[in-house]
Amino acid sequence: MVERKPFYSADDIRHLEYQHSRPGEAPFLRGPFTQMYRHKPWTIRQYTGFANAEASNAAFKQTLAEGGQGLSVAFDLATHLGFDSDHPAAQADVARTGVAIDSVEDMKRLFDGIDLSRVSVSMTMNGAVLPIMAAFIVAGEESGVAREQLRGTIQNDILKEFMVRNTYIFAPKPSLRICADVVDYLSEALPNFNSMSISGYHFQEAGAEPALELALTLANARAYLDAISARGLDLDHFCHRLSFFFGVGMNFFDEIAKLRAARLLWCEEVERRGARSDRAKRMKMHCQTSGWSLTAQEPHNNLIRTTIEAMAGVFGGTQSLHTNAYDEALSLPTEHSARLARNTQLILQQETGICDVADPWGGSYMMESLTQQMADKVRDYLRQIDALGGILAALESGWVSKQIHGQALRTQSRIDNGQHPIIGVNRFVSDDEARPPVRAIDAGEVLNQQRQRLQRLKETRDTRRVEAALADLTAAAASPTANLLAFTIEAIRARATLGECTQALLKQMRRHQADAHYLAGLYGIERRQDTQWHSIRREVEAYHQQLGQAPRALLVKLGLDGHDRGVRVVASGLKDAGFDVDISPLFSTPEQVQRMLDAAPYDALGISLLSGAHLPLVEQLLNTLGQEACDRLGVFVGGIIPDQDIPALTTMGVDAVFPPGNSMEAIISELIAVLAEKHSA
Ligand code: 2CP
Repeated sequence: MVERKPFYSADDIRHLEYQHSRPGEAPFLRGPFTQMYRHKPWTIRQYTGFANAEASNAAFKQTLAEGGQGLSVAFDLATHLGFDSDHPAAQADVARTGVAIDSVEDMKRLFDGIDLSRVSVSMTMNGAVLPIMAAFIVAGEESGVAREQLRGTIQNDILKEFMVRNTYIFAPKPSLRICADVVDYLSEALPNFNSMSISGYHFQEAGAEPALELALTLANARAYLDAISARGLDLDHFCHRLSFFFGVGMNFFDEIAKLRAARLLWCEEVERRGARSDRAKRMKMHCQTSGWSLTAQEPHNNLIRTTIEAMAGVFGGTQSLHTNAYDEALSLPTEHSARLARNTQLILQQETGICDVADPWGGSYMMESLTQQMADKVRDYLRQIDALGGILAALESGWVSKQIHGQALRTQSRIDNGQHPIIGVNRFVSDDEARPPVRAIDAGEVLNQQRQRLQRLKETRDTRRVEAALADLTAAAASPTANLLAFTIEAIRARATLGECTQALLKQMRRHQADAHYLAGLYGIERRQDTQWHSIRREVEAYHQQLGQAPRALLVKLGLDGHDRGVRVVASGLKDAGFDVDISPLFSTPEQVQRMLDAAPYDALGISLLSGAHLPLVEQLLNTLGQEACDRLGVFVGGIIPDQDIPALTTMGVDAVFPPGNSMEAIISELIAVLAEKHSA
């Protein structure tokens, strides 16, 4: 948190260089446009997508009919990682956290009846950006919308995937080339399409405080500017189509200050590089309320949290906003919760008068001072990154991961010791709590449907044309000057699938696999004064004495789920409590887990899943391990697990389930009880 004074006065802002600047004027700290929301309110853009193209299309149409002003597509994990729905590695994850898209035919179904020349479409895609962007362009063409008319945004921000979000396919260097190819191509052919959404959101979700979130976002943006400018592209030609994306959490004042500081620092950066036009210098951004701040306990409290966060986004001057649904810590939003989330924005826009004044916090002694402090803190981080040799070097050295994970651990320790209040979780806990209904997806049905569609596509297309286009794409990947998006468009137009395009590229660029790490020591240090923590450590120590060695836990990530904040925090907590802990690589298969379990005498197996695929993936794993392993190991599952799935997991052989909101001592205490029981049996 940026440091606060008890009160602020004119003395705090007298020295500030930009205190007399106006909205719509460089350095744009006060907003990118003069009139801001008086001229056009921010775009209500709810991130949506589930099951198949038809179901998502219906949800899009409903969104637009009920006041949504733009679309934002959520793809499933198989699509993100470049797998067709019939790929063996993808089976459990198809259609769970977003819509399954295998070909241009799916993309056409997704936007059927929606005028792509009028509605702007954002697509959160990074790893498989080439086939998805290509499918969107070809779907537009085939529905009669010329490329120049297409409006929207592609996320196309691969660097943060290696740092936090983990939906990468290729290694950082070839991935950067793909990003630059996309920007290069779109800046010529789709002048109304934002070619990047450089994202801080996922840093915040992974644990970064606002200043670190902004610093990492700007550091990544600098790397993209370097890569794109190295091709000789003029900043004034492409920069206005690089957009940004930030998370907005509960730290109300800091979040507003962060968004104001972001515009200041971006303007300084592009000016320093020689940009001349205001268009290039003014940062435009999308914001999303924090998913991490949502609690599974008393979920209706999340409506209040989201409203406060949305207000911070708006006071910060965002151009587009997603408000989370209150039930997202439990499952995918229901129709009702999605409607409430959207209405939160409509009420802010239409009932409050918030849109009447540009930058209403401008001139506040406190806010101007905090904005400056935030900018200084970010500059300091950027200097540290420069000293490490730039963001790619900082990534490779482990610095980025250490910063984010360190802040996540500090936050968790403060939640667990009560210093960081969360109502309904560590204060004023209710024991009489009704859980709302959650949305269930029939992923098996979608899987079958997608398989049949893929088969039909392959039976009816011109195979020779597809093979030739894919061979050209492979050849292009070997040639540094070819534009890979141009070649992917030809393959997609010929009816190559997303998975086939990815395979064609993988012939030249191997699939990237990162190691999993956690920090030891930091969580325990933060809790060293805390009697509850000492008592749980004594419990582990007693069990250690009984076993004759430290209890040993293997924590695993299965399927295609790359969210690893939770598993890393639990690993650190267990380690500092006295366990020996290993984490599996992301995307482990049951066979890999079995090999890890065979290699060392583990007592506990923890499975972390946030993708909704817990039932099939846990079942597959436990079937592979067999009854003897389940009897011997304490098996626990953590993540987004709806209450109604817990009995099925227990029947499979899971000993304990930890949905979001459990304290570290609750997890450890239950785990020790399970292990002690198994040991004595
Ligand atoms: C807007 N315009 C204005 C004004 N407001 N002109 C004058 N005065 C104003 N007050 C103009 C703009 O310049 C633009 O024209 C046009 O109106 C549209 O406005 P915009 O501000 O560009 O809004 P937008 O079309 O909604 O675009 C907003 C963003 C865009 C931020 C630039 O990149 C975007 O929509 N991003 C959303 C990203 C997203 O949905 N991400 C989802 C993440 P011109 O275009 O001619 O300039 S999901 C995350 C999950 C969690 C995940 O990643 O896993």
